[in-house]
Formats: sequence, C-alpha cells, structure tokens
Amino acid sequence: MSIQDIFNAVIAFDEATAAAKTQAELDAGTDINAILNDGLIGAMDEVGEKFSTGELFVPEMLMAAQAMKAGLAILKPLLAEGNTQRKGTVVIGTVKGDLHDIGKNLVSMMMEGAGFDVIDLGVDVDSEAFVKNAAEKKADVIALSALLTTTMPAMETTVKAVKEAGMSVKTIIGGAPVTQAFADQIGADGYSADAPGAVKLVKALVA
Ligand code: B1M
Repeated sequence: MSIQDIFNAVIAFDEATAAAKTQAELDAGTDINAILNDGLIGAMDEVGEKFSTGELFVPEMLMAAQAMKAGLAILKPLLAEGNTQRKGTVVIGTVKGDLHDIGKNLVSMMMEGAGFDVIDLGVDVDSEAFVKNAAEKKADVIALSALLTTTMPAMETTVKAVKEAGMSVKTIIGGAPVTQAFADQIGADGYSADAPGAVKLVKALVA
C-alpha cells in the first residue's frame, strides 16, 4: 500500500479505488499533504501532460477529475477541520468561461477550515456576480480562480469591476497559469500558487 496506489487509481479513472486508497493512507497515518500533492494532484498533473501530448482527451480528463474528487471528498473533513471562530467572509469562484473547479474547491475547503465564511459561486462566474455577491455578503475578500490562459482576462475584468464599484473588498487570484506578475499587472491585491498559500494570504489581508 502506498501513495502510488492513489496516483494509479486516478490515472486509471477508478473513483472507488481512489477513495478507498485515500482512506487507507489516512488510516495508516500518512501525511495529508503528501496524499494530496503526491497522490491526487500529482496524478492530475500527469493527466494534463498526457492531454498536452495527445495521449488523452477531454472525456478522460473528466473521468480522472471525478476520481480525484472521490479522493478529495475523503480528505474534505480533515481539510475543513480546525478553528471554528469566524475570521471573515470570502466570495470565491472560477471566472467567466472557465469550468475547472477542483483547485478552486480545494482553496474553498481550506479557507473554511481556517475559519472563514466562504460563499462559493461555482464556475463560469461573471464579474457582475462577483461584485453583487461580495456587496450583499459584505465580503472581505473576492478570490478568483482560472486554469486557462484564455480566461485570465476575465480576472482583470472582475478586478476592474470591483474597483469601479468603489468597493473596499480585496481581490486575490490563483490557478495554474496565473503568476504574481499578472496579479501586479491587473491590480489584484494578492496571488498564491496553491491553496495553503491562499489561506495565508487571506489571513494577512483581513488582519
Ligand atoms: Co482542462 N485544461 N480543459 N479540463 N485540465 C488544463 C488546465 C490544461 C493545462 C491541460 C493541458 O493542456 N495540459 C489546459 C489549459 C491550457 C492553457 O490554457 N494554458 C486545459 C484545457 C486546454 C482544457 C479545455 C480547453 C480542453 C478542450 O475542451 N479542448 C477545456 C476547457 C473547458 C472550460 O473550462 N471552458 C478543459 C476541460 C477540462 C475538464 C472539464 C475535462 C476537466 C475539469 C474538471 C473540473 O475541474 N471539474 C479538466 C481538467 C481536469 C484539467 C487538468 C488535467 C487538471 C486540472 C486540475 O483539476 N488540477 C489540467 C492540467 C493540469 O492542471 N495539470 C487541465 C488539480 C487542481 C488541484 O489543481 O486547479 O491547478 P489546480 O489548483 C491548484 C493551483 O492552481 C491553486 O491551488 C490548487 C492547488 O493547491 N489554485 C489557486 C487554483 N485556484 C486558485 C485560486 C487561488 C489560489 C490558488 O486564489 C483565489
């Protein structure tokens, strides 16, 4: 039994085995970050590589994503565990045109676990919805995720809409193609490469 079994189950699009092996590693006391990064996320990276080289196609990416989600569902209670004192409100979503939600869900879970009230707007969220929900919920932070280079401009549109609305809410961005340089360029208040970093960033911004 090893983390490699989780990796292999995701690559084999095997939801039941991905969930069972994730549970088995947790029961064996394996570090949750190792399960996440080396098992579940590592496998999705491999799937992405194979998609780039034409070995896999969209339906297979989707099946791998389902297997990864089955493993993530096992980890969710542990990721969301912790401090119950509420720290602030975060409105999160994947930007317009983009349907990738696994990384965004991970960020969302970890923020909940860190004690934030998280309003998750889902995927393909336009700038108006971000602005409207952040205003209604009196959010402290708007968190934007994008996985496609073609949807990164939607982040800029949203950051601009927030500024034009005269809101004091902070904006943070993340997702595989996004960089600190891009965050600086569009005037976002922060960028993180991963979910734990996003939590740290939000804590610092609302402190
Ligand atoms: Co898509 N896809 N996909 N896809 N897909 C990528 C992103 C791609 C890199 C694959 C590749 O070519 N190698 C490529 C993008 C190329 C580019 O633009 N540079 C790509 C493409 C091209 C596409 C389509 C256009 C394919 C097509 O139809 N021809 C299409 C677009 C659909 C759309 O969105 N409109 C498409 C569709 C899909 C599926 C629906 C099949 C499926 C998504 C299922 C789902 O999400 N429910 C899918 C998948 C699964 C992937 C890969 C394989 C895996 C993504 C993933 O979930 N990773 C991906 C390749 C890859 O990334 N290796 C790929 C695991 C996840 C935990 O990581 O989301 O990066 P990630 O999140 C990380 C960090 O980025 C960060 O934290 C997480 C880790 O801690 N993070 C944040 C994320 N959001 C953050 C926000 C923050 C802070 C950190 O603050 C707010």
